[in-house]
Amino acid sequence: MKNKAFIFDLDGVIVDTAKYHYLAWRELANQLGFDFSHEQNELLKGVSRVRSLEILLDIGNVKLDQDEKEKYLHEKNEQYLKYIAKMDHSEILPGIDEVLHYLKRNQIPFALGSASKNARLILKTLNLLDLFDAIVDGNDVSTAKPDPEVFLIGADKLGVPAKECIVVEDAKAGIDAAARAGMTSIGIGDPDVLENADYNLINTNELTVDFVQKLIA
Ligand code: B16
Ligand code: MG
Repeated sequence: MKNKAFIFDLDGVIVDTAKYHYLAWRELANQLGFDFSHEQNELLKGVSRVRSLEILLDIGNVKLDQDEKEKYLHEKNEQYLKYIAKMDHSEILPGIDEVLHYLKRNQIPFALGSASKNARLILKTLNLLDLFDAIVDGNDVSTAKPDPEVFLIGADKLGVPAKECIVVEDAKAGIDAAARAGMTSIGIGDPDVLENADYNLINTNELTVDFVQKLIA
């Protein structure tokens, strides 16, 4: 168990912010004259804000110039932040609070590795920010998952070798990023989608203290 560390993704692992991203992107799509389904929203999970807009515009077959894109990115984020502001501790996904506190009590370091530029604000809103030993978010990286940068910076900040890090992720791009970083991965969600994960859990209910203890034993 010595020198192990964890790196957690945010959206889909710690909290389900995907539903708020969805509402804000759908409002933008409607404003631009097309609809945006739940199924299509799956394409945006784990993807950066800028890339998400490109995917959305492709779906609606809408072309925008750079200034318009900047304007809509800003508007979408403002709308998203309104939803985030209403979140509280009760929205932390099942089991996560217990596992984070277990790691803390046992001095096993852990970091956040998220594509979101709002990650610090969200953790603060959930009252979790101070628990983390390091935060790496969308402001800290130049290349998005599946590039391993976000997790390698996380390992570096924690001072733990990559091979001792365990990544918890819900997106295929994140599992691939963990593999490219040389880290162990736990995939949360559909095992067919997350087939490259070292361990598969259907949802965070299965990420129990017992599971974590056995993993690091
Ligand atoms: P923001 P994660 C990702 O978070 C979300 O899954 C993705 O849908 C979102 O576009 C991205 O963050 C950027 O978020 O607009 O807040 O910067 O899963 O990497 O924690
Ligand atoms: Mg995610």
